[in-house]
Amino acid sequence: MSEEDDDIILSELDDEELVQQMFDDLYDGLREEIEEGVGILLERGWSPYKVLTEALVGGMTIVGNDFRDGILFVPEVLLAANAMKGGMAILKPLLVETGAPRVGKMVIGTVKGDIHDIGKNLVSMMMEGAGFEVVDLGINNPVESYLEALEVEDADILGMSALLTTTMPYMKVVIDTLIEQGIRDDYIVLVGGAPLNEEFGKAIGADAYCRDAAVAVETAKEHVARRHNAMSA
Ligand code: B1M
Repeated sequence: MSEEDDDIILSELDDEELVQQMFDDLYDGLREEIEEGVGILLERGWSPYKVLTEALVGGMTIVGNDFRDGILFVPEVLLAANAMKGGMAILKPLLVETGAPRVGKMVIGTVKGDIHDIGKNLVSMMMEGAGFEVVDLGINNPVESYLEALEVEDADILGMSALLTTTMPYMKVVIDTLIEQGIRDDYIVLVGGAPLNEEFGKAIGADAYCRDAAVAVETAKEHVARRHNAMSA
């Protein structure tokens, strides 16, 4: 950080400058500054969702591009992820409405071999905010973890996340196992993660690919409603 940066008072910046500064602070892994920035935007009347998508996810996209291009390396990206999590922790209780009627239950986890969890955590938060009960299995999940949780939790939805082209095929392993065990149709299977697309979702036999957390919520609602309608028909 330069001396000039030391002098910056976040609360004196206008919204646009503040968001730009938060992009820089996220890039530099400055958790406290990110937490402060999130607080300021909320005080200025930004919705939690807008702060999340425009300031945090926007900043992380820049980090991702420079990681891809070999400008940033794993330790720096870990610091950025830590700063992002600091901001997300403030937003979580605001996104998660307490006392919302439960519309369904989802088991979600990142697949085996993959430790990326920011996107999955966002999906969990948004789903909870929309009234779903969420059981988050964390990262690096083998098929057995998913199967056990689905049964124990009596879930409606299985959500899987993968951020690596090398781990996304594991989603098919999980779905094929559900088919082998004759329980595929007991669950709505939703998949997501940056390297996936709709075609991949179809090819592996998922019910839907979800581009982002908001789409995950909408898709889950649609599928749950369809199921209820089919059962009551
Ligand atoms: Co990793 N990493 N990483 N990384 N990392 C990527 C994914 C990569 C694209 C970077 C790059 O090269 N540009 C690249 C993958 C390349 C590829 O596979 N083709 C990569 C690599 C190569 C690696 C390592 C192999 C690096 C190394 O060790 N040499 C290594 C792998 C470790 C492993 O998993 N075994 C690695 C490690 C790491 C860190 C640990 C440093 C860190 C993770 C920290 C953490 O998650 N706790 C990290 C990070 C942060 C990234 C990037 C920069 C950012 C990911 C992120 O959090 N995005 C990422 C670059 C990128 O994606 N542009 C990259 C923000 C998040 C909000 O978006 O996760 O896409 P996303 O989630 C979205 C949607 O995709 C969707 O909704 C979310 C919210 O809107 N979604 C779902 C996600 N999951 C869903 C599940 C659903 C529905 C929707 O279920 C219903």
